[in-house]
Amino acid sequence: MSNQSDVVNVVVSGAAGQIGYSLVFNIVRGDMFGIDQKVRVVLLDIAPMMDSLKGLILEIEDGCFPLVSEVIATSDPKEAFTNIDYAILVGGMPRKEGMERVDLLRANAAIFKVQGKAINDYAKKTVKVLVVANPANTNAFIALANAPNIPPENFSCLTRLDHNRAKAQIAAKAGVSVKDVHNVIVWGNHSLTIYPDTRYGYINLPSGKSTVASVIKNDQWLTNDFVSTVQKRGAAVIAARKLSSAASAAKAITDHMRDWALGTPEGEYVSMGVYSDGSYNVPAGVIFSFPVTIKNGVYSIVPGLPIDQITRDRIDLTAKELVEEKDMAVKILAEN
Ligand code: NAX
Repeated sequence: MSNQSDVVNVVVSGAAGQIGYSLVFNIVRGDMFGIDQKVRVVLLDIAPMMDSLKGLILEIEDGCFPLVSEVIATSDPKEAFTNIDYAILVGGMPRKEGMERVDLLRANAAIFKVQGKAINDYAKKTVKVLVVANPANTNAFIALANAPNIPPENFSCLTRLDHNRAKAQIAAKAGVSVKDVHNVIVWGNHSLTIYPDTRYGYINLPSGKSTVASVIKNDQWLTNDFVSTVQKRGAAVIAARKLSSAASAAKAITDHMRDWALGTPEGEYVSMGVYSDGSYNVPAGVIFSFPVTIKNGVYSIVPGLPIDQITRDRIDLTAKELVEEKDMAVKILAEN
């Protein structure tokens, strides 16, 4: 923790929502920034949710978490983002019945424009931003487009839940613990086009390190059922729970931020939606999920992985969707 300050300042937007209710406890418990790192937590939500946030603060107090230096609740973006080290943007406008993609984007553009500007004006210039609210990749693009003083590399979106889902599916199929599954990744947009890819993945067996394909021995499953199970996992949770993923999303957010702050183990790939620099011929400027490694708070897109035709087609498909969303967002931002 040597590169962190005495107290890290973290804001969670949408803190009164269902993901917020799990996430905030992961933070104050020390799961995100380490068990010796003090935290100041800002809970941001809309004004009608302030009573609910007061209740959350009472619960945090009652939990007796020694790492907490302060918790505040606010609906004011200026107060929320001032001097912030980490911004986790979970709050957004959910898709309502009959809503077109462009309407969802328009509703969220309004939110992420305001929050992007507030980050630009009030957060530390080194702030690390994670956007969770959907459409996550394009909301992150909107936030960074409104924060010209913050490097675009400081903005990311959550695809770690898809990454974790992919890893869990492989572990279950192989009959091993998730801790033995490594370097399974996801490419692209957090949507039905996200592409889980096991070709660089390996599994630690008692006999040694083996490729995922050589353990699973079912290429048909790896290219078809596995991919669609991961892509449709969010819908499967909703169908069963009648609510969308919450605790697993909070765990994935915690994994994402912990790794970004503290680094990844040597040789371990994780997936993050990050600003495309044109790697793997993904159009520059979209927020795209790539395999990354992280050291000293800085991520690097894993270079030079061989891309076969199936992967090329899947990457191009999900990139095309993101370019369309970005073009739509640029038009919406130009409207006002
Ligand atoms: P909830 O509806 O339970 O909570 C959302 C919260 O955001 C509410 O408390 C609401 O008042 C607040 N909010 C709305 N507008 C706001 C604003 N302008 N400023 C601050 N707060 C605001 O949703 P929840 O289940 O917690 O999900 C939150 C978001 O995560 C949704 O957009 C959802 O689609 C997205 N997800 C993204 C995932 C990913 O992997 N990227 C996975 C999980 C989740 O589905």
